[in-house]
Amino acid sequence: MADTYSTLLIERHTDGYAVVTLNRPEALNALNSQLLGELGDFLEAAERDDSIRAVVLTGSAKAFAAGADIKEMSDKSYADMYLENFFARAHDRVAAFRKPIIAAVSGYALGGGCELAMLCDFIIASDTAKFGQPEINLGVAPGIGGSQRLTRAVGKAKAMDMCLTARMMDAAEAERSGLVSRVVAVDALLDEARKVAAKIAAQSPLAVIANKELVNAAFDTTLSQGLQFERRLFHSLFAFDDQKEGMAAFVEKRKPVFTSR
Ligand code: CO8
Repeated sequence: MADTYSTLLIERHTDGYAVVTLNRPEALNALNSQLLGELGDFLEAAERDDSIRAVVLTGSAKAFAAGADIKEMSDKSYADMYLENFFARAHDRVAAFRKPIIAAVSGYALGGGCELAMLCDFIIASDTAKFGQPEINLGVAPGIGGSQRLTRAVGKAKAMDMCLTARMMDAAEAERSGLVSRVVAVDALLDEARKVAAKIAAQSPLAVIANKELVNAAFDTTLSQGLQFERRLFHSLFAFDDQKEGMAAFVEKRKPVFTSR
């Protein structure tokens, strides 16, 4: 697969993961249609590629992404937005990716940038990261899930505060609030994200997908539906060789070798 994109840099690792770097430095990685189209294309290709079992999505030290591209949006009419179903497809293509995708965020993750990071499965932040939903400053509101995912992540008080005042959250507050899973020094961010991706890529791909589906189900189901889904998916994993191998390896005090694709 040729990784030729004009707004993304792709690094593939023999450990079974890829690092995707948003690459519009002139606009602090603002998300335009081209970048989001390329990201969707890459993820669709990665979905079919057995050599990629996890993805790290990152930006630059200064900006993960400073939002949707305001210059692209500014002259659009209501009819344009409605007919294009603006950014709905981009949202859905990231949300539909079944393999783990980890956001490694340094610097600004604002507006659509914060929303893109939250669309990933979890966020590792550098100590310079800043998260915000400043759309209100532009006379608009979040449009790629920010009002919903931020509220679920950090609760109503902080989400309201951030959406209504455009206040940014630094990395320490984001970790305290549950928006990010870990914070590391800015120079260590990519190493940490790579280690995490390699660790996930070494697991059974079936178990990885099952774990991702189960955690995501917690957002859309009642507790009893989620528990039933978990139980059934847990049972179903006993149909695969990787369960036999994982448990045998534990008993035999050796490392498992997972063989499912
Ligand atoms: N869009 C387009 N260009 C941008 C964006 C952006 N979001 N952010 C920065 N840039 C450009 C600047 O215009 C500038 O370009 P130029 O040199 O040509 O003037 C370049 O990036 C560097 O930016 P600054 O000079 O402003 O850099 P600073 O270090 O001074 O400031 C900030 C950094 C604070 C991040 C500042 O750039 C900023 O406030 N950016 C905008 C942040 C923002 O408002 N983001 C929200 C955008 S709206 C949004 O995301 C809506 C999502 C939902 C849409 C989906 C609809 C369905």
